Amino acid sequence: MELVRVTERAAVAAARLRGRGDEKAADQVAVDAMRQELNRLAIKGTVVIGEGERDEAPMLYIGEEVGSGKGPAVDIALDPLEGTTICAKNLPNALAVIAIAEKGSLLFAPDVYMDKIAIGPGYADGVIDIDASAAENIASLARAKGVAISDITTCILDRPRHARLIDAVRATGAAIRLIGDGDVAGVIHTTDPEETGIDVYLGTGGAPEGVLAAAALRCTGGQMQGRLILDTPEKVARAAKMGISNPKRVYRTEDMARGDVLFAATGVTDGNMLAGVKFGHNYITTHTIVLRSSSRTVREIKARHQGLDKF
Ligand code: VTB
Repeated sequence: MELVRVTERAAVAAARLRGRGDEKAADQVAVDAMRQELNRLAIKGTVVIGEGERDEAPMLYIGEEVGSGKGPAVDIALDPLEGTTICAKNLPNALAVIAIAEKGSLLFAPDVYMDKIAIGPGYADGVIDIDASAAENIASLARAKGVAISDITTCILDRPRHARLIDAVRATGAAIRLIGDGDVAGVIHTTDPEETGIDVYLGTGGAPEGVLAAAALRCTGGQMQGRLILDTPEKVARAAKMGISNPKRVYRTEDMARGDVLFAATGVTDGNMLAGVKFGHNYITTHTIVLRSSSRTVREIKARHQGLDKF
């Protein structure tokens, strides 16, 4: 429940600025709210995926110590507002997200791009392979699911860098849901294709978002593979400083999020899995998923908040 409060608070703060066209302001209020709530937790937390590098002086920077300092030492990956542009435009699937794991369990990833592929639970190992072509992966998934390729829906970030990938997927006959932002949600959506309509996530997005998505998949089941895109000597050096010696390494779900992982996400805007925050007369409703890897429990918490002073 403590974790739920953290993402609920951030989501409500961001939701107040939904559809205002101001990404920065929405992000800032979400960060402030999340930080305040995090510091109430009885943990000795270190932010490993956060709002940026320390020298840029953001709140919740990588390396920042959070929590009361009394309690277990944990790693924290967070994104108080995943999909700032989505929130500013009031489009689907903006989330407030956090993952917590034992110290040393979450990949310390630099803020570069990551090539990603992900599918939901219930498939044998090896159904997807980041080194195979999109066509091969889609064909293999369709076979494993027992459906035609044309029944498969992929999710890809709508970016010029994905033009070739999009052409390749279209050539297979599979469908694409093109999303403007929010690939943490995109990856998580593969875990419940009946609800979300998405079978496989493909393409490059932020590495920090990759680690957050991997933390969720560790809890729900499913497979993810990611490879950092370290295409300049400067990025290779930055990654090396963070302990990454093989720049071409493929990270599987459990390489990005090990040990006992807790994950929570609250909807900011309405989405395929989570409803957005609703502001009623004297109450606020929120919708959160809370996941735990050790028990594989998936909890959904719909909350009606009546003591509004906490927000
Ligand atoms: C994705 C997406 C994020 O960044 O990781 C994307 O999940 C990747 O970066 O919501 P580009 O925008 O440069 O393609 C976001 O869109 C924003 O953090």
